[in-house]
Amino acid sequence: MSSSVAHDSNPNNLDALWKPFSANRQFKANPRMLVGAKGMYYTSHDGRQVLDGTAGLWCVNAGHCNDHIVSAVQAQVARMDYSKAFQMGHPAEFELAARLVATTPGDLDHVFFGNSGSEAVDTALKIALAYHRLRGEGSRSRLIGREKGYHGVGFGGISVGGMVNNRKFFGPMLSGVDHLPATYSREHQAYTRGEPDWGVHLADDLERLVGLHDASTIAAVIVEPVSGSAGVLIPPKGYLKRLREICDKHGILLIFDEVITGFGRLGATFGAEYFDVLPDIMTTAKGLTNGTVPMSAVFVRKHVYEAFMDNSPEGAIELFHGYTYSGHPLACAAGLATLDVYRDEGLFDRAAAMAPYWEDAAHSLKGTKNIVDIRTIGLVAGIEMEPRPGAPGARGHEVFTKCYEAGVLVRATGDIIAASPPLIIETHEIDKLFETLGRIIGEVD
Ligand code: PXG
Repeated sequence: MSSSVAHDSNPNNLDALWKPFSANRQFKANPRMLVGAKGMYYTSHDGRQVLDGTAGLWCVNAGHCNDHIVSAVQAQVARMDYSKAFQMGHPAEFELAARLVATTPGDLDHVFFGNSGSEAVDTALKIALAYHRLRGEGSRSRLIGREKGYHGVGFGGISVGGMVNNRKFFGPMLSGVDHLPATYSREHQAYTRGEPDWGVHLADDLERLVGLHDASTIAAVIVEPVSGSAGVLIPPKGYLKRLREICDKHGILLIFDEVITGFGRLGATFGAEYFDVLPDIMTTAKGLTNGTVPMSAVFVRKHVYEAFMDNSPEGAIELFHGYTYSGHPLACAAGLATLDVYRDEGLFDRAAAMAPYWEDAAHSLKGTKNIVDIRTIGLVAGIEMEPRPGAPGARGHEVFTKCYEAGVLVRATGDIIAASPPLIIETHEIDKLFETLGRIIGEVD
């Protein structure tokens, strides 16, 4: 008998693993395995090069296995694997924080580290609640999210989130949450490029919620500047500015969840910069480390940080919150090297320069069978198909699997195909992505 666990196990047994957000039985019957990655391409288990049209899951903004990032992580793991996160520090976490806050708009000058977008959202919501309490406004405990919002999968995130399948199985969640309406209307917005003209009035619903609950009970509003997971929903012109004004009027904190829009996806460093609206708190993850090592960062404005410093006794812990792996050395090394690459390769400007080509390529699919809307902003595209009668999502899944077989990886959210490539994509790869997608949508029943 072997003493090694590895020898006892069957490497071809797919049964043990429970895959996240996946149709496990369907996947295991026909697994799609990725075994390598470089630049714009994955290598599949059957040795094919697959164009990565989704930057992994919206995270590998500088392309896969960038040499500089790989070497930085390798060097760090050999130097110091882990550093005690609480009441101890290590140089890379301070260096990363200082470099990050130099890239944020306005006075988003302080940053708190976690390991995922979901943790960033929990952190942001907790900071908002504690902020009001420390300032003597503890009655502000209500959180406002938005229909179709995605803020990860923690109880905080699903409570303020607005995607029904992510919520309906999991009980009553956080109490005292309410939601703004989603900003999408196909009737008024179909095939718009960038921000739709119609819909700024939907922000006024926040005034309705203030009228219903009273401002003195509301702590914060959280929205994605552009919703990703719900299928690329772009804010109407002026909508985010209007939310900002209403929040200011009533002393409500505005949180932007920039897990997807941060780090160049829109052709600006952050959505806050792109839309010229400054939130009080901003969550990021994904592109922060190019997806190499899990990490998230929550940025807060000066007045938020100072409320904690000024209202806590000397020597006291100001925020009873944090993770074993907050500021993990490997993540910090990845983050620092990622920022180098973004800067040295000018990737955010590159994304902005490439966006018009991307937009034209995406909108060239208009008129293809079953397509009912195309939405684009920065290097993001959402292509919406009519659901197959009685089988919502089936068409989207089929298009996704057929594209993969044809050498292009895209993401299906129901019957919406989302594309969000690494920011290093070349024009011939944009052509390949949309030609393949258009051909397959045309072929699928
Ligand atoms: N907020 C936003 C805006 C996100 O897009 C999270 C929070 C949660 O991040 P973590 O790291 O906990 O997964 C996300 C994640 C998709 C897709 O449907 C989107 C995400 C994750 C996986 C798939 O395209 N976004």
